Amino acid sequence: MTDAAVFEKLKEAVLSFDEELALKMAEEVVEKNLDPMEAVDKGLVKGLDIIGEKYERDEIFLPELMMAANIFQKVMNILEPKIKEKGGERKKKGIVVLGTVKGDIHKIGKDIVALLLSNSGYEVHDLGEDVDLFTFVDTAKKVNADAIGLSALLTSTLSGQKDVIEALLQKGLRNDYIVMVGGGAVTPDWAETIGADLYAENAQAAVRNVTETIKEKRK
Ligand code: B12
Repeated sequence: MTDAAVFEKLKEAVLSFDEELALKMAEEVVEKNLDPMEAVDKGLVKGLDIIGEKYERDEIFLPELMMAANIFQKVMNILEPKIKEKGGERKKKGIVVLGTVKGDIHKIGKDIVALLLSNSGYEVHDLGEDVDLFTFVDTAKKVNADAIGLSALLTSTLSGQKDVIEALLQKGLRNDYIVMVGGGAVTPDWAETIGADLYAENAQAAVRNVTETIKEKRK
């Protein structure tokens, strides 16, 4: 089977809720030493995107959404060690506090951002999901963070990102941290409107952008 066929099958497995096939393909990625992040982006995420569209069109419902998400996470358990292996030992690049904002329990994307950040040398404090603004601000202060990352997948929870930025402004701490925003509901326009320092549409861009911004800030 070609690499592309393995990724395609991973996508299909998510789409058809076929856990057995998904796990088999994950093992194939490991055995053939394929790029695990390519498997995530070209296989799993593609499948979940289509699942999301089907859900929006009422073609599938919440239990199916949950089933697809579970399969995603089980495959990640297999791929994660491989992704970490590729990271290797790195010099510490900075400290990032990361979480999904209040009211939002989506974690898959945020977890991938956390994984790639720590792989590339960041100390990551992952606060989890449904995180209130005080926890973001207090933790950033406590760990002396360089950046705060806010994930939001729902239109209704986007305001949670704005709340954190406003709290930082009120406390006179806004310039102490780089605020980065992302997640399915976030657009570059929204990021600009709320005065975030950076937006990234995927985990790879998140790592790239925060690294550049920290470098600029330390000049
Ligand atoms: C899986 C999923 C779920 C799972 C989540 C499981 C889990 N543990 O995470 C479950 C089933 C629990 C779920 C629940 C709900 N969901 Co949902 N879900 C999805 C789905 C299909 C995939 C999300 C996902 O994981 N994508 C894969 C990851 C890798 O992508 P990502 O999150 O975008 O992350 C990448 C980038 O955005 C970026 N990134 C992410 N975070 C950050 C942070 C920073 C700082 C940066 C820089 C970058 C960054 O990097 C990531 C990796 O590349 C989406 C559809 C979609 N295509 O997004 C709907 C979707 C997000 N869900 C939706 C809805 C409506 C819901 C529910 C309200 C449904 C309900 N009626 O209960 C609930 C909400 C519960 C809550 N309070 O949060 C809607 C949201 C619509 C909207 N705009 O408001 C969507 C878009 C589906 C749809 N098309 O209607 N969901």
